[in-house]
Amino acid sequence: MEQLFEEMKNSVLEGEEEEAAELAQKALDSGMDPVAVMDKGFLKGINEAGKLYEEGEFFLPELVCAADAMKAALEVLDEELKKCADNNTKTGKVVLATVQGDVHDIGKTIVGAMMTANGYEVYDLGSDVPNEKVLSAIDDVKPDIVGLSALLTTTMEQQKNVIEMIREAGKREEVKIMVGGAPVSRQWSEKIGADGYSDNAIDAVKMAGILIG
Ligand code: B12
Repeated sequence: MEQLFEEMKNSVLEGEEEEAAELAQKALDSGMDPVAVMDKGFLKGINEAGKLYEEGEFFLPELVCAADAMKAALEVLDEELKKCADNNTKTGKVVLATVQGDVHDIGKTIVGAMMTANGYEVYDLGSDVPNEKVLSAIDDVKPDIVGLSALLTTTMEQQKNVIEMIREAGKREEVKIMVGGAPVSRQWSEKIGADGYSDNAIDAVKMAGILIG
């Protein structure tokens, strides 16, 4: 088991997309829990890649390859998590987006997968989503929750801007807003008037449950 987790981590570090997808499939075929596979395997790889980038050992191309391998694995696991969801009753609608100017979508996609697995109807708007598009999704989808992800200190500001835009449009009472992403903290979420924050996907689901309880 440990060996397989190590192989998963390495497939991401080495940017081996096909291998990452194969390992994810292999793990599922042998009955492993997709959440554990993500947590103990692939996530370790992307975190390590981030560390190597910070230390100057990895450059952007390597980081891009690592992210692509991570996403290949995530796609396989997501399918499985969606199947789990079929057995659940729907608990609420969630609109997710990585904010304008920010292309980091791995964390947001994991949050979406976990929400789906827990019975939420997830509308993922993608990454680098214009603020106006989040606002119009509130009219189109009528979500219970809007989740905004930001991975850059510069784009965190957009979380604040989106919340302001929603407030100015008179729709703030219609939705609960959750924010997340590596640089985001509880203090920041409170400062910008979000309803909830979490630094991981599992707690994000719990927080969502509390918010729409
Ligand atoms: C992978 C990665 C990339 C990939 C992204 C690929 C993709 N499709 O996502 C690529 C290579 C494209 C990339 C590009 C860049 N990156 Co980059 N990247 C990373 C890296 C290594 C990992 C991010 C990640 O996926 N982590 C794994 C996920 C699972 O974790 P997470 O996102 O934090 O999500 C979890 C929680 O935060 C939470 N969560 C996330 N979202 C949400 C939302 C809600 C609502 C909730 C409740 C919870 C929640 O749950 C998630 C699951 O547990 C980080 C390093 C790091 N330590 O974060 C740098 C990092 C974020 N990048 C960085 C930088 C600088 C860049 C670039 C500007 C580089 C450049 N010079 O071009 C560009 C930015 C382009 C842009 N405009 O967005 C910096 C940011 C520094 C800063 N302080 O702002 C970091 C911190 C690296 C560093 N130390 O320098 N990057």
